Amino acid sequence: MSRRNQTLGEFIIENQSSFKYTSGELSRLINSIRLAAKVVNHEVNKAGLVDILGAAGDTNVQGEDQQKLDVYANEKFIQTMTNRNIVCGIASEEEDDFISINSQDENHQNKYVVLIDPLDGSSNIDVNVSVGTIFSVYRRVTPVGTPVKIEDFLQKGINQVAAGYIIYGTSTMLVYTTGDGVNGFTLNPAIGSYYLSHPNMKFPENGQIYSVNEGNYIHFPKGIKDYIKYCQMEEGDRPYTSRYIGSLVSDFHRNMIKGGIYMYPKSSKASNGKLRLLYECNPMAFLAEQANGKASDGFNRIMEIEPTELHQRVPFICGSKNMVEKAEEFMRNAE
Ligand code: P6P
Repeated sequence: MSRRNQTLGEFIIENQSSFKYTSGELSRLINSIRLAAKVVNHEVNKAGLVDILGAAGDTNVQGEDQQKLDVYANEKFIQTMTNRNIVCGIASEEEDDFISINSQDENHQNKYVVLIDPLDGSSNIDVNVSVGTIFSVYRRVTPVGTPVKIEDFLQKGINQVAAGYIIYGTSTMLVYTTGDGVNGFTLNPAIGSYYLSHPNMKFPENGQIYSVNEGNYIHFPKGIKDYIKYCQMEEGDRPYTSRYIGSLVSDFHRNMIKGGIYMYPKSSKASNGKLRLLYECNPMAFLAEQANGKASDGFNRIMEIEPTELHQRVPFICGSKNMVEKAEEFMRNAE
């Protein structure tokens, strides 16, 4: 049940009973994410004012220059979820291995693990383009009362109990699902409250926007090249418009509202594409499917992929159902 302009807190309480697992732990987890997002939002919004830009001089497990805001966001989300004693483990793009959270929970009674990309699109920070945080939540599969293990994190996307993103854009929004549709909440920075601004978000079945880095065109598989040429043809509702922000959360969010497809395919330069299965593709795929959209690697449903490594990459095609299915058709025909 939702009422426009309802606060996030009211929404969580009113919809808690629809969540099939727990009394309040997941609600407390969403609340901790909401708090961390406000803190990170404050820093993102003033990044241009203080010397927080520029690489932290370190490189993360991906071998990428670590922006100070990456480090800051990572620390804030881990700290908030740890302090609230809600999760038993956290995996992050910025951490080589998963973190076992057993600070106050000496006997590891917490049931949830969270996987997070604390600041996706961070290369856009210096040029004042929207960035985002992406999170994915699972129930642990190893016995409660024992330290978490890698198998608690290497779960198929269909096992997610919640997923969402925060977009730090012209306004800051928290968009998430617990398996009962997708709802968007906009932060009123003046009072620090989130309000239900986008209830029951749905991907239009069709769209006129395709999002892909065409600078990689010559490296794409034939099926992707054929689909891009199809998008550019003058016929019916085409040519489509190309929009690529270089920030997954921003491109996904726009496509969900207006209709569209986002593609980060494999290429001769990146045999599995660039995006990470566990904390980028699976959470966005859960949101997409809950919003009547679709997410695949070009051939297989993203959420059915059996994970093998914490930071593994997969090709990613996601958005309006009919557009994703057309792209998959081109991929199959090119086989
Ligand atoms: P490229 C940001 O680094 C990111 O992970 C996504 O947010 C974004 O869509 C993509 O990579 C951009 O990658 O190679 O096109 O610059």
